[in-house]
Amino acid sequence: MHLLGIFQFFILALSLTVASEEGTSECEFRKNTCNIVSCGLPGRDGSQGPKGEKGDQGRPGKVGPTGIKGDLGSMGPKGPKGEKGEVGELIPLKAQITALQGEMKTLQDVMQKYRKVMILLGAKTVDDKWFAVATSEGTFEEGKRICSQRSGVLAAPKNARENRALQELAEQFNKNIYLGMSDEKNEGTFQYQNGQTLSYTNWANGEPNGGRNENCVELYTNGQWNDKSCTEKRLIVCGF
Ligand code: MMA
Ligand code: CA
Repeated sequence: MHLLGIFQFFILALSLTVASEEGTSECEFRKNTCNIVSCGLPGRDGSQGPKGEKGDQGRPGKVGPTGIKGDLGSMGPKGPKGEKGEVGELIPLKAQITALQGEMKTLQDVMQKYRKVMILLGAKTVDDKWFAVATSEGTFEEGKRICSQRSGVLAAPKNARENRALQELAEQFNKNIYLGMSDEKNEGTFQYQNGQTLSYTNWANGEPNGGRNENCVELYTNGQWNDKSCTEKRLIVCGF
């Protein structure tokens, strides 16, 4: 019995020595040895260790369900001006024509009234030319100046129609008219204010006959022409 006690003590001492030298494999050692030698009770838990380092980020989770619709946003800035619409295409052509006819009738009525007033005041239109009485008493030089001041020229008929219009004014005012032409610069050759030679004439029989004494031209109330002194007083009609 004494020898068995010593043997048991020896084995216990050996197991304790191995356990202290190989701490990391204590449990394995216990598994192997506790079957052979009875072990003591487990020790108390140690104190809490230091906090570990932050781990790697995990993989993203699944997409969540669709959220509820948000509130209406505020109004955006004003956009650029759009191109002009084709309103005309929307209105029937017939209605447009009827509307235009009405407008034309109104314009024609207005023009008729203008014409009446113009005639009363001593103005006439021939094609695209206008004639207007400026004064009933003026010499050739006064006439040129007055018409120039009104951005016109002393009337000079270029065809029978224009001559007829001026004749009507002469008749209306019962006065001869100074025409915008003379042979002051070159005796015997009449020319317009712009220097061009005459393209139309309506001389009375025997005219021109005044030579250097009659360098201007008057239009009789019958529409015929006579060369005349430039210093008489005649009806002044401007052309525009
Ligand atoms: C006036 C004078 C002339 C014109 C003759 C026509 C007498 O002179 O107006 O210019 O040619 O009449 O008879
Ligand atoms: Ca004459």
